[in-house]
Amino acid sequence: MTQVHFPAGFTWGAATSSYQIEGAAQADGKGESIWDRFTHTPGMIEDGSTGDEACDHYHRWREDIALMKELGLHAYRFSIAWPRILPQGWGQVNQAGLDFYSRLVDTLLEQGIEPFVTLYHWDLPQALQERGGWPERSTAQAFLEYADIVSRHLGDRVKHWITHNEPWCAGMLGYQTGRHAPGIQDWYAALAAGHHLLLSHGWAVPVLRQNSPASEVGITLNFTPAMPAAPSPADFAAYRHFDGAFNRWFIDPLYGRHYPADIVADYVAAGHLPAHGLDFVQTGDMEAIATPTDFLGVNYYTREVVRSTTIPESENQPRTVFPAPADEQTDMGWEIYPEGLYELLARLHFAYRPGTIYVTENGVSFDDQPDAEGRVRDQRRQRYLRDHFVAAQRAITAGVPLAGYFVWSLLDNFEWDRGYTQHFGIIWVDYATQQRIPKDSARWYSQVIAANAVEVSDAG
Ligand code: IFM
Repeated sequence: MTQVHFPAGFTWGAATSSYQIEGAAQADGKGESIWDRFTHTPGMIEDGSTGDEACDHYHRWREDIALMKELGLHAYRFSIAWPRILPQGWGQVNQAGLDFYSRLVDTLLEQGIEPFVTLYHWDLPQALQERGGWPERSTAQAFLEYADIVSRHLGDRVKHWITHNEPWCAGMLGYQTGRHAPGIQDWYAALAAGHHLLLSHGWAVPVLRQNSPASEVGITLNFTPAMPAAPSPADFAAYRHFDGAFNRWFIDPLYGRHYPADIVADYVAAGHLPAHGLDFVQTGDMEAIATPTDFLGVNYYTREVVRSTTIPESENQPRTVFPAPADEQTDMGWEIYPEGLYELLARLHFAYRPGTIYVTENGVSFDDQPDAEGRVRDQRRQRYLRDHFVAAQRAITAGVPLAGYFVWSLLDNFEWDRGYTQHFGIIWVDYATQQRIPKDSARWYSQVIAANAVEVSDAG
């Protein structure tokens, strides 16, 4: 066995988000969110479920922090439900909502667990959606008010702020494919939404710094590194577009490079944008979006092998990359590709130079249930995490300033349009009884944290 060591002070954590675990959808003055509305609309969620109860973390948070402590987590990344704080999105503040998160933060700190707070993980107040939602610039203004209120209350104790989680998902899944709340299918609205999400991030950074002076502020993006399926011009063009629309569209403006011109041209050509292009961008927006941050949060799960669909199969040869076999895919149907994490971290470091990077999410959905002894033997998750940790450590060796790693997720939880059909947790949850059982991967993760190292068999 070889020990793969991480730098001293490396932060090991786990992540969740409000709608996916909290439940208590109407408790203590909370307002309705777009996900409350969406999940109660028939046909939107694979198993017809909602997050009304989820993991009931809103009532069981003490028990959940005790589990974090038992596992030895250094940090816990969670998100704040905007409608708990501002039930109408702006205006009237709900003190009970602030108190809930204040108690959570205090208890984490008492237990020596560092809170990493995400302000927006997709549960927009429904009242703001009624006024147009993220395609409207006024929603970015409302986010600023929300960020100000939260950071004025928690800013003395929270030292790590993440403005947004995965604006690609909030913009494109919410407003273009409609697979996520609010379920709209409109390209232009989705691109405007994405812009206002980034803009609200840029506007919030100085406010967070002012209200929480000793803290670090960043944003989390989801990346799917891609490669062309075959070395053909058609597949390369498809790859360029995928990488540009998915990855570069968000990271480029954050690092001062504006939206990628090739993708703007593609969108104009496809009729997704008017001929004059990004008409929702106003003077000063791009400078605001590029406000320097302290760290970049990176969510990585899989890669994409991109194949052109615009020409017949027969003309698109040779096929040099094949879809992964079934045993290299997760229950989400995502390929397991640890090397992609190394490649991604290296690319981000060398091309954009963020001062610090955290892997704010990485994990896997496998449905392993308790056996007769009540043990969840999720060896595949353990292997997945081990191989990704090793890839991350290689990136550190190559010079990437990776400071921490958050496993997605602490708990099995509500996986958006897939409902409860997916199981990302290192802790198993029985939704009928709310019993929690740390899976074998959680016990193993605990040993990794204690050793600050991963053991790898010399046989590979
Ligand atoms: O569950 C989600 C999370 O909310 C955002 N990132 C990806 C995870 C798995 O799909």
